[in-house]
Amino acid sequence: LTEPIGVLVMAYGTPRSLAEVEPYYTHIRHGRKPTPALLDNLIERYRAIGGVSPLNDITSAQASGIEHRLNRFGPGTFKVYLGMKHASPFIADAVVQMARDGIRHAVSLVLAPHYSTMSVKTYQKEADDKAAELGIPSFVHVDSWHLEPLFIDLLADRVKTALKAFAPDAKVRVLFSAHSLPERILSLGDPYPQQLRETGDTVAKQIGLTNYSFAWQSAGRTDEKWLGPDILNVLRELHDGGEDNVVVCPAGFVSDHLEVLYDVDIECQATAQELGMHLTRTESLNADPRFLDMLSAVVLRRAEDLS
Ligand code: FEC
Repeated sequence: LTEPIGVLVMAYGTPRSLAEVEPYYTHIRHGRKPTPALLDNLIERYRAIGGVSPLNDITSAQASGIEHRLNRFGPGTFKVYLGMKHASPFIADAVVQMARDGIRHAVSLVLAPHYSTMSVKTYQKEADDKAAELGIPSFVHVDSWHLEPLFIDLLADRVKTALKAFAPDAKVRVLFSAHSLPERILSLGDPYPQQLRETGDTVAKQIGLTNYSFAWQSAGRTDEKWLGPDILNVLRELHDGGEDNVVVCPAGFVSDHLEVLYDVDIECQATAQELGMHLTRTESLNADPRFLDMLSAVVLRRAEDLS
């Protein structure tokens, strides 16, 4: 192609101030305002991680790092746009900008490794729906990148580093975690749980890890049944079984944000401390240059499918 290729980088989004928490939460809840108790609870969690989540800054750094790398192949060959699921600039805003800029062909990438009909697919649908309304661009989507060799290397390195916090002969359980989803995804044949397992199994194989398992975290505060086992229950079960050393590898997330900084670093840590367990977690990928190299390579490969 002789014209610039658009790259729509999509991420979850976060409120930019405590005042934005209510509209953000209402958006996540599909337009239903949270009750005052739910809202207070969420505001308290943001306060506990310092008031706002670092997610916006990290997502922006990831997007600009990807653009920088892609344009090594020729300045202006790629133009990166950032669209968020639940905060501005929203996915639809980014697609409007792409159409205004005359972008006709684009690749979409979600900053989450595992595909689910309830996560990645909903991002893609929003982009496709807006593009259909506007006539351009036409997208090819990156569905998942959970087995990319460099992603596996990065997680493997991080797990090895985290294990160094324990004595060399200590028995340590590595827990690979991801965001829980409503259990009904199972009856839809959703690949999400299987993909998390594949990521963890491949990392474990690469570094000869045998004492590992999987857990779900951050389940929504709704009445439906969510995928389990929940990570807090897994910690209790490990403790009951005599295992008190744990490394959490939140493999479903790529950045430091509420679900890592609060749900793992504060909530899991509190449970571990209450039980007298020793828990650490792997460092998030954030804007690690090797991670951005990997994502750029994935986009580039997918761009070859544009005709
Ligand atoms: O740092 C931040 O401010 C943003 C952190 C954040 C990330 C994130 C990632 C995922 N979510 C996924 C699914 C759901 C489903 C519901 C849901 C609810 C919330 C709430 C907050 C929140 N999520 Fe999230 N999620 C983040 C934040 N999430 C806050 C609302 C309060 C709460 O329950 O804690 C339930 C919606 C409903 O009620 O209908 C479902 C999935 C991911 C990982 C993939 C991705 O990044 O897209 C899946 C980051």
